[in-house]
Amino acid sequence: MCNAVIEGNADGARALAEALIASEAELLPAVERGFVAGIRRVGELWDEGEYFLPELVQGAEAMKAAMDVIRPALAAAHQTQSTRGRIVLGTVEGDLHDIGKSLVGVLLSANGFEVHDLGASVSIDRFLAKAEEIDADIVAASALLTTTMEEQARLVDAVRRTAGRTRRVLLGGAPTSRVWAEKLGAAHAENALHAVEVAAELMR
Ligand code: B12
Repeated sequence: MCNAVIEGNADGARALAEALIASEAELLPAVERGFVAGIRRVGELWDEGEYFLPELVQGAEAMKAAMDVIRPALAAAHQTQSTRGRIVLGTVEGDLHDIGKSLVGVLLSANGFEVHDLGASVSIDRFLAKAEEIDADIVAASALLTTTMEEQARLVDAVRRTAGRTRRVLLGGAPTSRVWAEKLGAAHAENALHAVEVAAELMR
């Protein structure tokens, strides 16, 4: 699984995802150890100057091909019935990374949250408008670039100005941390499973 993503082999990744589902192994740990480890390695190879943009894009395409197969099965495996809260989710403006954010969305909805995923490069106005429209409990935002983390800060500020403390903000993404989120007065989660835990805490 890891190699299919590193090699940017979308057909191979798709086939391995299908085999993983058929094997009835526990999905999330296998996805983390396989496909997610692969895309992280792609990032390291890019960092080391071994990979250039085409390889980065191909790795991401292979990752997405696998996730398209896995997503419904992952959602079904974690399905619960109750509605635990309404969440507006997106990657902040200027940032196109959406693989991790989508994984978070799948697990949150599978665990009973009503998730409105606005996609990638979402403006603060769109976050706020959707949150108003559905009377969201939580606004959840991803950032994968150090430059777009600042947009998270502006979002937290905008949510506070429009909704006070009644609407909470949950932040995530590889360069973010609990310290960063707490400094802004927001919550933080490291990964998709942790996001479910933290969202449940915010609803208490
Ligand atoms: C895939 C990828 C791409 C793909 C994205 C495809 C897509 N549709 O997402 C493409 C090729 C488009 C891309 C483009 C670029 N990328 Co890029 N990319 C990556 C890569 C290799 C993997 C990201 C990923 O999907 N990880 C796997 C997922 C599962 O992990 P995750 O995103 O961290 O998500 C988990 C947690 O963080 C958390 N989480 C994530 N979001 C949220 C949200 C909430 C609310 C919560 C609670 C939790 C949470 O839960 C997730 C699941 O566990 C990273 C390297 C890396 N190690 O992160 C570089 C990386 C992020 N990219 C980088 C760069 C520089 C770029 C470009 C600028 C390159 C260029 N010169 O054009 C562009 C920027 C485009 C833009 N404007 O956004 C740098 C950023 C450096 C920095 N310090 O800012 C990185 C770190 C690579 C590197 N080492 O240099 N990239």
